[in-house]
Amino acid sequence: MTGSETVLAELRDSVLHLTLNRPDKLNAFTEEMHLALRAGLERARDEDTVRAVLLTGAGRGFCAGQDLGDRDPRRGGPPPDLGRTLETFYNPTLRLIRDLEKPVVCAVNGVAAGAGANIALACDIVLAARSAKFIQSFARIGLVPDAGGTWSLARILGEPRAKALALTAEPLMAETAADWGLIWKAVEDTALMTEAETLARSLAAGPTLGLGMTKRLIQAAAGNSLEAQLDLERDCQQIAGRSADYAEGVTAFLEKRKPVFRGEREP
Ligand code: T3D
Repeated sequence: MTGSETVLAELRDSVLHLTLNRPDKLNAFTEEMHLALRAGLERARDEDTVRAVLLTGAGRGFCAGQDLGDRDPRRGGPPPDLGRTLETFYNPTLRLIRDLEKPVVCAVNGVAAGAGANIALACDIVLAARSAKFIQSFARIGLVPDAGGTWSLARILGEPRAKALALTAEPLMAETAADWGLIWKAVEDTALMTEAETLARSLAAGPTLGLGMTKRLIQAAAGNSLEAQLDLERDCQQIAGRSADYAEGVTAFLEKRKPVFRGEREP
């Protein structure tokens, strides 16, 4: 457990299920919730029994971004230092998701707005309910997209679509997000959790070391030259080639049976 009810954490079949749990506020982020999510992600990083993460939201929304109740200007006082809150709360979460060398599946069960949308987009494989939508709602309140949004939108969609979404704050339906390559796929609302859980379970039963390095390689690609990427592939493959899971994978192939990967993180 994370010690906070704002994010439920449950380990099942080597999958750490993390559920944002403030459904009355569409799972908008408070400081407590940030710390709880971070604790869950750190657990995923530190515990070998965790071999994949499944992130979703409780209730009808995935996450509505920052809890604006905690930013109420009518209370008076100096304006908040949002640079500090990003550095203290959002950016560590983004880094944990991206740096975690285990697959992170995100099941977007409903609206994902502001930083909520961008945290979803930082995950490795994103499935969304057909009724879900992604909203870069920052422009509606005078902010800029954060939680890695300008980075992922520009990289995945290119400037024209990234700018249009960010400047207009128009909702993007799950199916269009999938058509545009922003997420893996849109699925029927009723099928979302079954499909996401099946996927996460199958990733958790995979060769964790190899999957983790695959994630690292693909994330490194955009910033690397082909030369640098070839070197990195060589180095990672050298490590993978020494792993017990590789030996098991090849043996299982030759014996015409399903491999049983142990998911050891060290070769
Ligand atoms: O501050 C920093 O540290 C910097 C970082 C910023 C990161 C950010 O994420 S900034 C962006 C913040 N988020 C938003 O601007 C989104 C605000 N929410 C909405 O625009 C809408 O709620 C949605 C489009 C997401 C969903 O609309 P709808 O009509 O389906 O639901 P609703 O009725 O608006 O919301 C349901 C309840 O959730 C409602 O509470 P109530 O009236 O029933 O008690 C609503 O106030 C609450 N809620 C939704 N979003 C937030 C929220 N409460 C607090 N903060 C929210 N972000």
